Amino acid sequence: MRAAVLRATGDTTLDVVDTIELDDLGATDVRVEIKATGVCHSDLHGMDGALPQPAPAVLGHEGAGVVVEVGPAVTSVSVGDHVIVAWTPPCGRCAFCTEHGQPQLCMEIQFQIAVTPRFREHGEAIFGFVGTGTFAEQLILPQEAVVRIEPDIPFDIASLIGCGVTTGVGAALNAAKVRPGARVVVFGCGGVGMSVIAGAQLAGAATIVAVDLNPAKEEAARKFGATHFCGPDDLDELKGELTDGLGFDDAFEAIGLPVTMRAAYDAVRRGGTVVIVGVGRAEQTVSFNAFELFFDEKTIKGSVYGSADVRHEFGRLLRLWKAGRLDLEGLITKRDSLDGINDAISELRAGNALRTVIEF
Ligand code: PAD
Ligand code: ZN
Repeated sequence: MRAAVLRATGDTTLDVVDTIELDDLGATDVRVEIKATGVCHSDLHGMDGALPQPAPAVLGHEGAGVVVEVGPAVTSVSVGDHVIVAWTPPCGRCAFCTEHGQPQLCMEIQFQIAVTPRFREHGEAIFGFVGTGTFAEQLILPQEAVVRIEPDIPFDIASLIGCGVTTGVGAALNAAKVRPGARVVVFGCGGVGMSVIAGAQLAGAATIVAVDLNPAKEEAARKFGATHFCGPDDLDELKGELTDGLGFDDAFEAIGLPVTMRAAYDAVRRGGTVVIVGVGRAEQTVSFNAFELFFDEKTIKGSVYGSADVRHEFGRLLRLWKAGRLDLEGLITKRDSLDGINDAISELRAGNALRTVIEF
């Protein structure tokens, strides 16, 4: 089977090979044939070690496909079902899934699948990225890690829901709960940041400032709903003009750098909300002085997978797409086969892409 493999943490390219096999299916597992997968910056974080990922590993986590085999105890899907891969599968039983209502924080299945290799190459174990591994023709997942969708949804559209769109739109709707009329700033205009912009627009934000180092991102940012665009150095001036110097109601960091996390904190008004979506490195820190934390009464919150319950959120986002309220086609900047995976990674690293979709 064909797949793209990270041989060792720190490698800057993936190895596309035809020599990957799958383990046998467990009783509650499903085998999925991947039809489309997006390339997300988190895959690059798996390569550079910001996200701890044992290697060798088949990367990819933003995918959609068809169930081709189910274990004897599988109850939630059947052979032939179209599904989106969920990289944090809710177990449905732990405290996060039940009493806290935060299934995106469930680690019961996530931890298990992340440390259990389901791919093989010449008998050697190969992990799957965060327990998935959608840069492969097929993969094995627990039944909780697939969410059934209507068969008329195109796989390219479905794949994007599997990570970037759910993460970004959910950060606006579920984590910040952006209010109609709000003034919002979004740092980073990749696939995730553009989805935050789209989510803020859906929520009725009046002002949406997109911030990116790459000026070529302006056109797309405005298409997704940004009312203003600037580089990081010009934000202070714009903040003065747009908020009477008070600051934005909500700021989103969709890059993963301490400097932009701190800038997001500084960009919001007293009492405002800062949502950290970008994945930073564990050895890096962000500083706050001991006075401002109390005095400015700002809320800083992380957001994992759009702070959403994938079992409902994927369907909600697809309804919005079908209704013409959420542009997903516009996120696809390139389509390619698995052979183009290293080009897609280079484009993302250079900050040029929204999403490359790999089609099988
Ligand atoms: P991307 O690489 O497509 O976009 C990042 C954007 O940031 C690019 O447009 C860059 O030009 C821009 N950028 C880089 N540095 C700066 C800077 N200093 N100032 C301003 N702009 C800058 O990435 P993506 O959209 O695929 O992912 C964004 C982050 O979100 C990344 O860290 C990824 O790992 C994270 C993520 N988080 C979750 C989650 O659950 N929280 C899920 C998926 C992705
Ligand atoms: Zn992702």
